[in-house]
Amino acid sequence: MANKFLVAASAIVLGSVALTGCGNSGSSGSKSGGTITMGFAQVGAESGWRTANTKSIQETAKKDGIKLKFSDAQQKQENQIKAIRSYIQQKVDVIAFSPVVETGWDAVLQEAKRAHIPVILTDRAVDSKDTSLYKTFLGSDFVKEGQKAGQWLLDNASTSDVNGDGKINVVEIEGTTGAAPAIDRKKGFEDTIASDSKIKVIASQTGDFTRDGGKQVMEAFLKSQKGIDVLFAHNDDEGLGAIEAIKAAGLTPGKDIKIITIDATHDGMTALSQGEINYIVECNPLLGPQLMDLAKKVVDGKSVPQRVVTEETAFDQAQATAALPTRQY
Ligand code: GYE
Repeated sequence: MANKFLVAASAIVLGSVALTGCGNSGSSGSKSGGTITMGFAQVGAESGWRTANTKSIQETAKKDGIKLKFSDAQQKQENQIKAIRSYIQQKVDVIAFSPVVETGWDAVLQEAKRAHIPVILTDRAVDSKDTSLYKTFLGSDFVKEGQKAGQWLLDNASTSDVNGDGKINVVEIEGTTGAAPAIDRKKGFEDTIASDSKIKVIASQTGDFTRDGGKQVMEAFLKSQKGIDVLFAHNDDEGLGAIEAIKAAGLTPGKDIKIITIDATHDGMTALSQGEINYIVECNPLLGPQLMDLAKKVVDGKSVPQRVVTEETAFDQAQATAALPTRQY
């Protein structure tokens, strides 16, 4: 009788999610009281990177026996906050999310803290001063990614003055305004190229990390800017959209305009291998395994490092061609 009541009460709290594995213990996705439930508030489905990230999280949760409640915020912070609030109400064991922008999270994170639900930041950071509001941040070093992109341009400056006017004119397509990867990649790139006075960012605008955004911004740049030598796009999708605009303008991407992007998704790597992109800095979306390991530890009350940085590399054309056959995303 008591058990029946418990199941009914849980069913109300958990909504439509099937109750499986309650009372299990000892398996990898379990805590002492049963299966771990994670509420995950994803940014959206804006890019190839994001699709691979979502797949990694969903597949690893399944494999590890962690019950996953998943929501897609369609790149809107208000939707993410709503999702987090509903996870708090549902009393999940752990909340993980990839904050669409850096600012404005303190209130909802305080609510999670008051409800004693641990929070893990994954992929993107928040700018909260109070680091007790989350247990750990798992993700890339975006400043370093921007620096790698800038370093390639410094190293290849001699062949990047495509227009031959003694200056290297760079246009930049930024990621989502206010997002950690957009802020940090810009900083890393611009600080690095500052050491060569020939290289100048002549225009910079957001493409919202999407193909469509990249295409539209590049179309506008091609109309408004003279003598573009280089495009730095904050992700592959924006770069791929820009390539469409460059081709439509009768120019050859990778030759008439050098292109540097970040992510190294399959589509990006294919364009690099074909010479339409010149350099890609890798950003690994396969965060599922590390995220689930951290979640298990946090739920078990074990200590975890405040920051877990993912390992990444970068690719030129030959390296992309070699890596493509075994590329997972
Ligand atoms: O680079 C981009 C995605 O936050 C690192 O978000 C992520 C970025 C990634 O839309 O493709």
